[in-house]
Amino acid sequence: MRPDPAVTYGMTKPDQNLPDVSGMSILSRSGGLIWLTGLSGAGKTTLSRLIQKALALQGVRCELLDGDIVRARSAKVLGFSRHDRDENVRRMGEAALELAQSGAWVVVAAISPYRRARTQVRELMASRGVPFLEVYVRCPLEVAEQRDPKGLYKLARAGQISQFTGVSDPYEEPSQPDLIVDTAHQSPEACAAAILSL
Ligand code: ADX
Repeated sequence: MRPDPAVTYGMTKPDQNLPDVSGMSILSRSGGLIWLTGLSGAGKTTLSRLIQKALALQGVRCELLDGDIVRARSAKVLGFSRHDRDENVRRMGEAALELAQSGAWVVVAAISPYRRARTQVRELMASRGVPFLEVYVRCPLEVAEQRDPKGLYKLARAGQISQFTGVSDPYEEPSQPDLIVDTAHQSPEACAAAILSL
C-alpha cells in the first residue's frame, strides 16, 4: 500500500475538504509554475498533491515535479553539492517551462536551497511570459526534524549522510517570495488554499 503523503510527512492528515478553487483567478490563467521551496520534511510534497487534486476537480491539468522522484528517475546522477543542486533546480525549471508552455500548471516541490538558482528559474519564466510563483514552505528545523518522515535527519545527525540541508548544508530562505506558508501552524488545506488564491 502506498503511504499517505500527509502521514509520510508527519503533517495533520488532510480531510477530504480540498480547497475550493472555483472562481479563483488561477483558473483564468493558462498554465504557470508554482515553485515550493523549503527544508526536507517541511511538507512540500503533501502540498503539491493537494494543489493537484484541487485543480483536477476543476478540470485543470496540473503536473508535479518532485525532487525525490525526479532524482530517483535520473538514476542519481546528481548529488548534493551546490553545483549538483543548482543543476537539479535548473533542469526542473527547464522541464517545468515546457509543461507550462503546453498549458499545464506545474508544481515543483524541491528543497532548492540556493536563492540564486531559484532566481534564475524566475528569470527564465519571466523571459517566456510564464507566471511564476515562489512559495516558501516554512517549517522550523526542529519541527521538520521531529517529523523526520524518511529518517534522514537522524542519519544526518549521526554523520551517516553528509551535506544534509539544515544540518550540515545551508538553506537560503527566499528574500521576496510570493507567499510564505507556515506548515508548523497552518493545516495542509489552509496552506494549499492560500497558494491557490495567489
Ligand atoms: S535539492 O536541494 O536539489 O533541491 P531535492 O528536493 O531535489 O534537493 O531532493 C531532496 C531530497 O533528497 C530530500 O527530501 C531527501 O529525501 C533526499 N536527500 C538525500 N540526501 C540529501 C541531502 N544531503 N540533503 C537534502 N536532501 C537529501
